Amino acid sequence: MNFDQYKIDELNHAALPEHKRRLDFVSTDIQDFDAVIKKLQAFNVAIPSWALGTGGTRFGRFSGGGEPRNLEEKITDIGLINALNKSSNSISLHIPWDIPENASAIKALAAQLGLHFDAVNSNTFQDQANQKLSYKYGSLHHVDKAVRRQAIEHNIEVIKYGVQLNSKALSVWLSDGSNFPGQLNFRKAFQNTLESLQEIYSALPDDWKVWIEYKPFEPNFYSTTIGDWGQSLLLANKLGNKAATLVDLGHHLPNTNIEQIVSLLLMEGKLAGFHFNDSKYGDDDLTVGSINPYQLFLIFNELVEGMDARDMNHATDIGWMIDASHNVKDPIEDLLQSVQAIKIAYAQALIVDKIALAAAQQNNDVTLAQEILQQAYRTDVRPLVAEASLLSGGALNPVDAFRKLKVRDALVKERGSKTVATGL
Ligand SMILES: [Mn+2]
Repeated sequence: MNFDQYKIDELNHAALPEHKRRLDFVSTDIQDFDAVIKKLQAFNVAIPSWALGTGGTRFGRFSGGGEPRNLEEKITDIGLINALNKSSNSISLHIPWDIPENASAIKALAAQLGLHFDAVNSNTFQDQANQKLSYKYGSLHHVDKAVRRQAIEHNIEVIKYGVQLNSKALSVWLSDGSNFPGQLNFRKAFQNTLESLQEIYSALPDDWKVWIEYKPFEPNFYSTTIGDWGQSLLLANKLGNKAATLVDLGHHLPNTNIEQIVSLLLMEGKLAGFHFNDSKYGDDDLTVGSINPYQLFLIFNELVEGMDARDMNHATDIGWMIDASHNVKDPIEDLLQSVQAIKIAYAQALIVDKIALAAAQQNNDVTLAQEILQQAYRTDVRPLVAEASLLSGGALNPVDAFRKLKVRDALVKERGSKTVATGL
């Protein structure tokens, strides 16, 4: 389905007086107002191809209606999201869940909707129907060279799909690990992983990167071979300039100081990108900003400070992507909420008084440093985010517009109420 721009404009028009009142209130306190709005307009977050359908747990899955039945419909859904928020102009593909059988047609459809392709993701955490050897005991770290070879070939195949679509990065998450003490020789597992990644690395085109994701536990519950940022960074450093560490917010033990990790990875030029989600207990994959928005703000504060210190482009020099599972909400509404939460945290980080904060740190003025951070965090920046969306042609309130334009009803009518998205 498609909807006409004038429908969004009509909704915006009706909400404009209220929006202007709120924007005037907040903007008087903001230095560099125009620069902040421009940065918000430039900021985009990639949508993964697996996030458009209702997710589930190992206990069950309760699918909604009108879910995308194939890659084309997933791209269409991302086009709808981007039309509403003007901040989701790319798609991250998962192979083999979403193989682009006809790359040029897929590319044309995306281009028509103003979308491009972000990182491609490989999958060696499950066995596919036609697969020769099993990943039951791991893939790139496997004790059997033939299994490692098969996993290496898969990753190289994923790069080939990505090249056809103009992707520029391969994102690797391994579930490799062990469930019980004694199962694995840690050192050998790590070395096998390194050697496998070296072969994948050598297949990367010149302008490509490989992003190495880490995770402390699950599906393995005793050890994970790339279990934390230290192990990922060790691999990235050994591999070379094209390799860097990817931070998934849910892939940390509770209370880990993620903002400190981000700061140091940026300092080393080794922060590849982000998988956004939120969590209360483990890798919960909840809506971004739904549990701990203050942590998200503190992370963005480090991101902005660290990227500015290296003169990086906020919008393009790091890979921004959502990696969440929408089990009880409409996936499109959940994604719209997630992108809004990310932009709110980003806007809050942009308005931190950085000169005053640096001075407070230099003077060991702990109280003032906290006041400065929380002054930004407690500012209602939603009118800034809305203004950026409005200026780019999006909706002032994307979730509200999605509902008022009855987008889901139209998708159910078109696709049916019993559809199940691929890859879930
Ligand atoms: Mn992830």
